[in-house]
Amino acid sequence: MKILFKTCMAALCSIMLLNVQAQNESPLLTNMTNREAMTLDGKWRYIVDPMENGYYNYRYKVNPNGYFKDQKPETVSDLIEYDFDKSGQLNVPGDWNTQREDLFFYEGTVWYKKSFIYEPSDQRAFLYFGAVNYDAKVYLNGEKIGEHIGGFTPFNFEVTNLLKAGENFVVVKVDNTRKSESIPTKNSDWYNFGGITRSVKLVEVPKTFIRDYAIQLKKGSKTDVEGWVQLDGAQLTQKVQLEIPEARVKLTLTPDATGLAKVSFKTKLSLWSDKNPKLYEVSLTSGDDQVKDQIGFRSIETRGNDILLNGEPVFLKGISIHEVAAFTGGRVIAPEQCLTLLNWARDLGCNFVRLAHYPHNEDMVRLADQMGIMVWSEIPVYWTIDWENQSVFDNAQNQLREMITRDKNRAAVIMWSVANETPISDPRTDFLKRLVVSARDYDNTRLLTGALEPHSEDGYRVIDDALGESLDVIGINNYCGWYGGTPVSCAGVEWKMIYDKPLVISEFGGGALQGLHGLPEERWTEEYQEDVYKYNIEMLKNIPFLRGTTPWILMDFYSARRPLPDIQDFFNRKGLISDQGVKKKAFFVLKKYYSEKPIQLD
Ligand code: GCB
Repeated sequence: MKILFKTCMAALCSIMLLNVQAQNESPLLTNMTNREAMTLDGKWRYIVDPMENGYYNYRYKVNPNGYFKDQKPETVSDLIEYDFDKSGQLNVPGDWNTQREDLFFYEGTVWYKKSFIYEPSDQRAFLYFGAVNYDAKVYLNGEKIGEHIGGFTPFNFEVTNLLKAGENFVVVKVDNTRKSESIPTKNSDWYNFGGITRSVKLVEVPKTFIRDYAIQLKKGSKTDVEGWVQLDGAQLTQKVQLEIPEARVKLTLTPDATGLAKVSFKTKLSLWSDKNPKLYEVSLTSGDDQVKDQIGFRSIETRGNDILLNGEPVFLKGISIHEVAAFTGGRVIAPEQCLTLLNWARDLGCNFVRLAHYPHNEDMVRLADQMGIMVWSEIPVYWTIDWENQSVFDNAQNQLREMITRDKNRAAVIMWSVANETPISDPRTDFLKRLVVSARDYDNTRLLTGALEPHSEDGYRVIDDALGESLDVIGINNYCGWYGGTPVSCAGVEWKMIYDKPLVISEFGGGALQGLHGLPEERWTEEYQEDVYKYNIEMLKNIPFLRGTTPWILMDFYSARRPLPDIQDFFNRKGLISDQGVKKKAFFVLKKYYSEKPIQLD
């Protein structure tokens, strides 16, 4: 790769090898982890723009000469009221809220700018964003190249013919304003971190290249691998070599006129599981392009109330996790921070994590793959979505598609979730059922779930939400002892479900300020939280169709809904671990339950 790179302020550094949805977005390139690319991470100049002066003129019309032009005065009399190069800097990846005290509560537009040097080559070039929350308008050298909506999924634009020899600059208008027609909507119980929250890369690929592929075991099979490889470029029928040396697989595939080559072969594999997180080196070569990936093979199915991993019933010992880093409380920005979270989950005795409430970064999922931790992955269809609005559905569907596109080769991911705690109505159920159909269309190998709510009837908790018909695994959030009832009362709660399907209690828990001690009746003490866990676990032991649980939550996390002074201080305190990494008493209650619970059920 022949790309030179420099930050926007410094001189040349070094040669580096490097819809609602997105407008002009190119189909997503996958396996960004293993592709060679030039990073655009690091310091970016930023301008906070609460009035959107950089976008609209004073008549509130889009200004063709907005901040994205990065104009400079040409004469001493010129009026230019902004200057990126004299403005402050923010780290990318990263949220702005935890980087600048004055931006902690900021919601609105921030402009980001970065310069780099490009040396022309005969390769194609793509500008790739791991995630930007929430609305990203992207400009290259003063021209808009596209827009992406949705804060947690990747997107890319082809810039082959837009790059100039020498200095180029990217400007991104990032807007995290909450809206009722967004996903998530105005109301959610996690922090609305704004910014370019995941890595930015400039990727160069050959004229015809391997854009995407799916290589997994066929549903229900332990030996039949099925999938496809998608080429992009002019030579769409160019042959593709697929190799898995360790499994002695070596195949030549012939794509059709659209560049799609079907994969189908039989082989004996050491199956991926929580006990054996085996990943195979898979290599795909076509023309001048080669991509390598580390892929695990396993089957995941349900039978009645059971979840079968490689044909064996399994109990999912899980925990819910937000994508926030210990100690900073901000968005995760490095793989080590993901590892800290997953190691804590491991320490709890987990073989499963619920990555709430949106797709987490790719490192998180890849680490889970390596560590043998199964994953529930979800989109932020949360609480009160605008169900009857088609563009809202399109947005949800797009986020679902981007999540599945990125992570479909990760064995760790065993289920996709389409929603969390959504209020029941016909339009909502119709919306979510359509999403389930889309998810199965994108990936027919995994289980579909959603976090639903029970209702109370004749002293029972009853599960009969009509969405359950479409799901493989029923997730239920239930806060006995916190939002209703006393902790002690939970032990006697009994459950009924109209579906012959597995149940995962996807949330239960209560808040405690780490270090605050008192009587078990006293809210916010570690003893209260400990009792919530103790008695909920008694309840869990009496649910015959229970096949897993992901209590709420591994670690305390920022939430603007949680203002109580000296207790919450804008943290949701339901963590089993404080934001500073100290374990609370309830951690050990759950750990004991998991250590006593057999993973394999008869
Ligand atoms: C829930 C939500 C979760 C909240 C949690 C709470 O049911 O799914 O996002 O953070 O309750 O703490 O109230």
